[in-house]
Amino acid sequence: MNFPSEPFKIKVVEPIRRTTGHERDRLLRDAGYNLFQVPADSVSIDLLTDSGTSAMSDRQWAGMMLGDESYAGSKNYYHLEETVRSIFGYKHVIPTHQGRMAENLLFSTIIEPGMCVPNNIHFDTTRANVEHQHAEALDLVIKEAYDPHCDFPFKGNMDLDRLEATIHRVGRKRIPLVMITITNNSGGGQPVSMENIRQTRALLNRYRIPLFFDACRFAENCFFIKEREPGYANIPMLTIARELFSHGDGCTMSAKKDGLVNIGGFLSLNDDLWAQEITNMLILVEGFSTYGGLAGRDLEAMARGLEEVLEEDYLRFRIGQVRYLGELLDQSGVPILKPIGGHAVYLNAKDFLPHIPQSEFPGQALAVALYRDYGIRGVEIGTLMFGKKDQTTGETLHPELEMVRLAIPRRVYTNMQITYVAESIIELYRKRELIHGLALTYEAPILRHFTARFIELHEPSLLHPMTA
Ligand code: P61
Repeated sequence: MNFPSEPFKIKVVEPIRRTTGHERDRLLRDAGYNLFQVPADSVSIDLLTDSGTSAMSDRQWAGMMLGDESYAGSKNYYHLEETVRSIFGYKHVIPTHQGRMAENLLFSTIIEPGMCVPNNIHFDTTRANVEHQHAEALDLVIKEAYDPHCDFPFKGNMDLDRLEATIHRVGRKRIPLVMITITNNSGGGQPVSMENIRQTRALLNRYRIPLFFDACRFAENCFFIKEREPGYANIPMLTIARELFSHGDGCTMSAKKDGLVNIGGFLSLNDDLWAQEITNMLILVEGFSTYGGLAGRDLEAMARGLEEVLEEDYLRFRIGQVRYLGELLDQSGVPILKPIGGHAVYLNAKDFLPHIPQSEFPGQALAVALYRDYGIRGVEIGTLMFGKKDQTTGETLHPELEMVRLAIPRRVYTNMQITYVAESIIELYRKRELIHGLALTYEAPILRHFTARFIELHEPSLLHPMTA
């Protein structure tokens, strides 16, 4: 057997509504070919994101009934604080309603205009929050990350030479901290090695620059370390996580990923002064420091989720299910980003649709075709999400990678449903030349992918309507 079966039984089910190809075609036109604008009950298999879409365990649901909804000092906060400290090891635990609020509080507190924050690759909310403070968000991942065919095992690694050159160029005082995103979502859900983290720390120590983690998918990153890095095969997951975080000074966390909850996040750090300022701001914009915009029951579910996510059986299934999908596609010649990531399979849209130039959004065109023909929703991570206008020429600068991410929600879909996804994509690949490009008709000034609207450049061809 090449993948582990589900290490859980299903106790509650949510029906999936069937749609026809014609219905989806109409929905797409109404949505301006933007899949964020399509109602979720018209999607058969929703791989838009692994964020906030996990199925909670019976133990988490039981914890919800133990929610202590006191305004101050809820016992669920103390449970969360103890759990976060035991895994991450930082002194202060500041709950937020999701990851970007942790980023916003951190960056609005520590960044001054003109500063620079290096990261392996900033996720879009991190980048937007850094730039919102009029600072530079710099991506310094190793060059292998930009080659979708290279199967280096730790493609999320920081390029230490470029990091040191940046410190010399910008000056230590203009770098309030360095971030490492684990796993590196925008680069294909790729892990960062313990060795690279250790070396980054050693380099930053020389310049007295703090190191923070964007820790959304820390458990998946730790599982890859166990699988791939010499010396870790027999080390328990919790020990690996503790070692990893011991090299940092703090982290931001969207618990909607490896917290196994539908809403929640936190910021955890050692610095007393930063923590104090952040807490004051938290009270202004989120809520008191023992709930941070969440209900007591949400804090309890998050504490329990963080305990469960490091279970090895769970992680073996989780990483195995994503790998199973990737391998089915790869064996049939469908171009995917290698190696297969932790939370998602990334279709390489440049190779999938070589006849569509990047200026016609091949990633978005592929995501649209996958939904129209099979009811499967992925998300474009390419020109739409990361394309930028050159400030002087007004020309669009295209990102190196043009992908459609198929993010797998945690504990939600069975291996049979994943097989259906693979078969659909293989069929779509065989008729790929029927897919046409798109043109933008509306874009917002920031995070444009959520609300952008398109028209199809040729009359849409309904390729393979799924019957009702
Ligand atoms: C995702 F299209 N990720 O991958 P929040 N850091 C990292 C993330 O992956 C991340 C956040 C911070 C999402 C949700 C998402 O434009 C989009 O709890 C590495 O979502 O605030 C979120 O955490 C932010 C999808 C977010 C998007 C923004 O699907």
